[in-house]
Amino acid sequence: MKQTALDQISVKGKFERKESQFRNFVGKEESNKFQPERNRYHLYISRACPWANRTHQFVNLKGLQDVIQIHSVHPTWRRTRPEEDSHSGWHFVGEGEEEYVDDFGRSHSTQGCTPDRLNGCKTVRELYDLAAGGTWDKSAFTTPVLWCSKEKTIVNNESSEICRMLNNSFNEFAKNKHVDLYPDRLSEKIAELEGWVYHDINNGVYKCGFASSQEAYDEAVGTLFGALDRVEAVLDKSRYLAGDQITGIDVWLFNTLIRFDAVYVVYFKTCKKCLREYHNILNYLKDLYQVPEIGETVDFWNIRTHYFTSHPKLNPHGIVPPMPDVDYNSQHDRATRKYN
Ligand SMILES: N[C@@H](CCC(=O)N[C@@H](CS)C(=O)NCC(=O)O)C(=O)O
Repeated sequence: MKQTALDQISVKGKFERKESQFRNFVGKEESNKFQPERNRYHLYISRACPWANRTHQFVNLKGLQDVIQIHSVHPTWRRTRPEEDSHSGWHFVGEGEEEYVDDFGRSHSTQGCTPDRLNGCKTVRELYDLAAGGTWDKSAFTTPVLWCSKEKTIVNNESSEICRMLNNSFNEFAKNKHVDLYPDRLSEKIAELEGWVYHDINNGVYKCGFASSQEAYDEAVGTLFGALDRVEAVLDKSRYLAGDQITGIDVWLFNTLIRFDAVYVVYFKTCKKCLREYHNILNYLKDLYQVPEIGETVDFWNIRTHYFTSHPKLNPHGIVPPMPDVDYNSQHDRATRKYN
């Protein structure tokens, strides 16, 4: 059966994310067939997807916009092969297409979406089949995808590894080669943070939203809010999570936090508190949002359209509630306050 993340549920109703399957690295070692090159690698993203959004921000922060081309799918999942199976997933829009009609006849704008200008695929599923040279049936058809145009295959579809590659492997072409989001001096700290930020928050919100038993939901929501309290405390001591500079772990956390009040509070029932009730987290979110390389990748229309219209099981009528009243461009105190 062709699965999406929504189908990865254990017998106890817990969401259990499957491992990404393409795990190669771009690098300069002689034996590596994926050598760094300008215009050879393409990034397939959804602007809605927090995992893909991280990789987009790494491209911007490193100044790789002229080195790696980005293709961006439509946020609303649609049946990929209605004549064959019930799988529903990411579609590209056609060139110049301004209207996208979903499987329920609802019409959506196509803002921020592109065709697949490299391979001409209509869906991300087609892209995986192309990489497999046949039919890809090992996992879900997820974004982000780092694609090699020379080998005509997927190099890697695991955002945490793509982020590291974007940080390290393209420095000879990067406008901002001095930007290091994984500095050696903070590596231990970042590794420690990654452990719980990933499991309890990045993936934690999905464990709440996709839980199919009360027990699994209760456990996930307790863990999530425990971890958010921990973040609030860390942010009392330093401007960013690992210290005095933005690192990869801030980028990871940001993409979950920026979707929290706008989507997860309602959609994933993470409603114990809104993030705008946390002083430090709210100010930290504004601080990161106001970094142009980060803020300009945040597309609330794409984000909100995706979640609220892509899973008929969770939201049968595709109703999109209003954007909460929070201005991430307003003043914050992170640059001026004291840290203890
Ligand atoms: N481990 C992956 C997860 C990526 C992921 O779950 N992407 C979601 C979108 S937010 C997706 O493409 N889902 C499609 C599906 O489940 O079929 C990563 O971090 O790169």
